[in-house]
This record gives sequence, C-alpha cells and structure tokens, in this order.
Amino acid sequence: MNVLRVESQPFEGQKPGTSGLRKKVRVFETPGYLENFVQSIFNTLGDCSGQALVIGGDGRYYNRVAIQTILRMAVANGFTRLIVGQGGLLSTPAASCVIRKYATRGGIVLSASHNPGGPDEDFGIKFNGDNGGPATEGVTDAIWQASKEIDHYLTLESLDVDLDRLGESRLEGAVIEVIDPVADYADQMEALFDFPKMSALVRNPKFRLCFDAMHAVTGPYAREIFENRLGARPGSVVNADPKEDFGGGHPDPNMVHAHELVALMNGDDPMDFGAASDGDGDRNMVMGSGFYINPCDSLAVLAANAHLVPGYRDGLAGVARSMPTSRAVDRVARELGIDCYETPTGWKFFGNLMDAGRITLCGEESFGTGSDHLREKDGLWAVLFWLNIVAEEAKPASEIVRDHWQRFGRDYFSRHDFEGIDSDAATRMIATLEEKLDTLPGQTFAGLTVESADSFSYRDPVDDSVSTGQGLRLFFNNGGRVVMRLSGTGTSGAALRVYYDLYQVDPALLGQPAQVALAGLIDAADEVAGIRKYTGREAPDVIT
Ligand code: VG1
Ligand code: CO
Repeated sequence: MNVLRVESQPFEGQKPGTSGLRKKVRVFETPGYLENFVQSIFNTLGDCSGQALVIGGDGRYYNRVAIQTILRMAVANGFTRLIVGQGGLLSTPAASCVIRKYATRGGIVLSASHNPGGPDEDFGIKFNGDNGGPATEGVTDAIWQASKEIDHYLTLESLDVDLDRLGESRLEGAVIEVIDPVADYADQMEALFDFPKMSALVRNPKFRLCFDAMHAVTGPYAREIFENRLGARPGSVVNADPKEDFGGGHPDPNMVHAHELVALMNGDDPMDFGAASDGDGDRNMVMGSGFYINPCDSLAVLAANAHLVPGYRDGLAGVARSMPTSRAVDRVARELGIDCYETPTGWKFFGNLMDAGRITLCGEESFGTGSDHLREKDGLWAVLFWLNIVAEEAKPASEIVRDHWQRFGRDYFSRHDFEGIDSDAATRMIATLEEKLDTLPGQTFAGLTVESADSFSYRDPVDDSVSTGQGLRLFFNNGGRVVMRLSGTGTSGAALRVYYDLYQVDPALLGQPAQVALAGLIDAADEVAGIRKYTGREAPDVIT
C-alpha cells in the first residue's frame, strides 16, 4: 500500500466541546487542520488495523470533501472496512444505529448539528465509540492531548471514492461499502413502534400531519418512514431535500427557527400533529394543534406512557436527564419506582448509564430525547414515540400533556440564550457569580431568597470519572431554580444559556404562559448575576 506520511504541526484549540470539534468551515479548510484532528482520533484509538469504521454526516457544505479525506486517512491507518452513507449522508442517530448493527470500532460523524451550513458557516466532527455513542470525556480529552503532540499524519494518494453509487469498491487494500443511509434505521424504528396502529392514524383523512426536515438530513428518513412505510399523504414531509446550506436557514427545531412549522400548527386551520428535526437529526420538536410541547415535558410524558409502546412494554430500567433539564421526569421516575440520574449537558454522559443497563430513556431540555435503542439522541424516534402514544390514546397531543400536568403537576421551564456575546464579558460574568456563590444563601433578589447555590459536578456512577464546572445552580425559596452556563458548541464569541424552572401543582395555575410563570425567577437571575449588564443585551436572542 502506498501510504503517504505528511509532516504536520499542532493547531491551537482542537479541544472537542459539548459535542465534538466545531469550527467555521474556513478553519477546517486550513491545510492539515482536519487531517490533524482525524489522525489524533486514530492515534488515540491505537492499532486500527483490520478494523471497520462508519463515516457519514449531515450533508452540510464540506461534508463530501471531509469524507474523502477521512477515507484515505482511515485506510492509510489500517482500517480495512469503511461503511459510508450514500451521498455521504448519515443522520447522527442513524450513524449510531449502523455502528452498533455492524459492530464496528466506531464511527466518525460530520456535523455541526443545528448551526447554519455553507462556506462561511459551521462544520464539525466527532468520534463515536463501538457502543455507537459519543466518545466519553476521557477519550475526547485524550484526542485533544494527541492533537497537541501531533507531528505527522498518514494518508494515501488516490482518486476520490464514488459516494453516490451503492455497493462495494476498493481503496488500496480496504473495502469501501456505500450503504443506504435510511434502511437500517427505518427497520429499527419499525421494530420499536406499533406501525399498523400508527399507519391507521396517519391514513385517516381527518388527521393531518406535518414533519419539517428543515432542508437537513432527516428529509429522506422522514419520507421513508412517514410517507412510504406509514402511508402518510405525500407532501406530509416538507423541506425534505438535504441542502448543503440548509436552504440558508438555521436547522434548529424550536419556536424561533422552525417558524414555518409553527405557522402551520398555530394558524387558523392548524394541523393535528407537527414535528421538526435539526441539521443532523438528533433533535426534535413536537407540536400539537396550536400547542407547543416543551422538551422537558416531552421526556416526562414519554416516560410516563412508555408502557403503551411495544419496544418499551416491559418497563423502564431507569431514566436520566441533563442537569439544566426540568425536574418533570424525576416525578415520573418516583411514581414508577425507578432511578433518575442527573448528568452534565451533552449526550456523552448518558452512554455509560445505558451500557450498564441503568437507564432506558433520557433527555435534555435542548430538544434532545432518546433511549437505549442506540446511543445518540434521536429526533425521529421521539416523534414516532409521540405518534404511537397519540394513536394508542386516541387523544390529541395537547390533551396528553395537560392530563400529565394534572396528574404530576407542571414544571414550568424556559431557556434564554444570549448568542454571540463578548467572550471575556461572558467569562467574567460566570466567574464573578461563581466567586460569590457561597455568600448567596439567605440573600434576597427581586423578592426571592436563595436557599442554596453551587457549581454542578458529576461523578459517573459507572466509571467514577468526575466532571466539574458543569453549570452554576441557584435554588430559590419558591421552589424555583436558575442555572447558568456557557455554550460549548458555538464557533464565534460566546453564548450564555440561562435556564429557569418552577414547579406548580395548583390545578388553576397550570395553563400560564411560561414567561409569565417564570417572571419572578427571570428578574431575580438578572439581579443576582447582572445578565443585562454583562451581555449588553436587553433581551435574549432565543427563548425556548
Ligand atoms: C447544546 C445543548 C446540549 C446538546 C448540545 C449538542 O450544547 O445545550 O444540550 O447536547 O448542544 O446538541 P451547548 O454546550 O451549546 O449548550 V446537537 O443537536 O448540537 O449535537
Ligand atoms: Co443535533
């Protein structure tokens, strides 16, 4: 084999964030930048000879170029079987599914998720291990260390692989397998959910469904599952062709960016069931007619109703949520008599719990929900789970949520994002608050008294690893909580995330707008942390 050894020097800042390494495309285009990071992954894995690797991405600009580079490097580093989604596409959950199904050494997923795509926008890369899940912090730290010591990478001099033609070809000694990116994943969904019952629902002319793929990777998956397999009317899936720039949009399924879906669901003649997914297909937003379902409530409702779904009929081993996610699912776990874990932000912390059989369902407030059917959050899975419950209960989604609140109480939740703010100011704000955390209990801000305050750290109960500095938490005397942390997925400036939640049991007070219910906490947070002062903003950029 004609392996080429290329001398190289470390680049600053190849430390993976919440979900892999995300940078501007221009940065990834710097000669050697992508190569260094990929070689650092392989150096961390050790001997890769004779092993198999999955490669795919969300189809954004630079996806195809990066895949060709990675294929050459993987073969030069000894991999002998490379499984690639046709056209270079694999949604993040589908990549996880394929890694597990074909028992590979892992996979490389190319995505910057919900961040915009295009030559001046974002790109990203992450490694998933043989369990199909994002590399643990131990592994991502090792990759970062390797990136600081790198002095060469290995590649081949070869022509590009045809990513569009299904089937096998050879690259030097290795087999390149271009697979249908949808089939394995769709089969798994069909095995988990009651497709005959769901099919009867979506074929009913009185039931109108819309799935907005936001010009991103889930289009082909949603078409196959909703229209081909379940029989929803053609056109039920909109914006279904993946585009390199996501049609110029921001493929983030929330009330701000999924405005097309929101208009359909909240209009004069609303649809019955609506959903959207993000750039790489791991996030979901589900809406009922004129009704937004908060992701924290979504997780709780899925947990409470899991027994209605064939794949979960035998019950749940346990559940988990990221720390900033509201405590709604904790209440369900208590009633079910199962464990509930609280992890730091990011999917990589759920994998150990699932591998150890401790949890079945988990989720994050950031429109991420998933289960141990694979090791990523899974947008379409969550939508299908909801559809299965709606079909089973023969009730609209809004009624299912309202019934849930009546039974368990409601955890009002909101997240305020301040995006693209000055990094120094953001760091200073968090540091200043952190320094005075110990002095806060007993003090009153905007009429609310702090009961306790800390910086969240997590000890993984499976491998005992400890992750510190995972967000500042303030608990108030009205039972409310405020969490503040800086985003680890952005590519320019800083993004401050402030999370609010407040529990309400009074049946008369369950139907308020979240911003109204949380107004007291919002004022208190500004007073204690100086959010407006440090960010220089009067209002958040995105409210979810
Ligand atoms: C955000 C979310 C986090 C999520 C992460 C990756 O991270 O808050 O919950 O796991 O994105 O999601 P951060 O550090 O920016 O807050 V995705 O769909 O980008 O893979
Ligand atoms: Co995503």
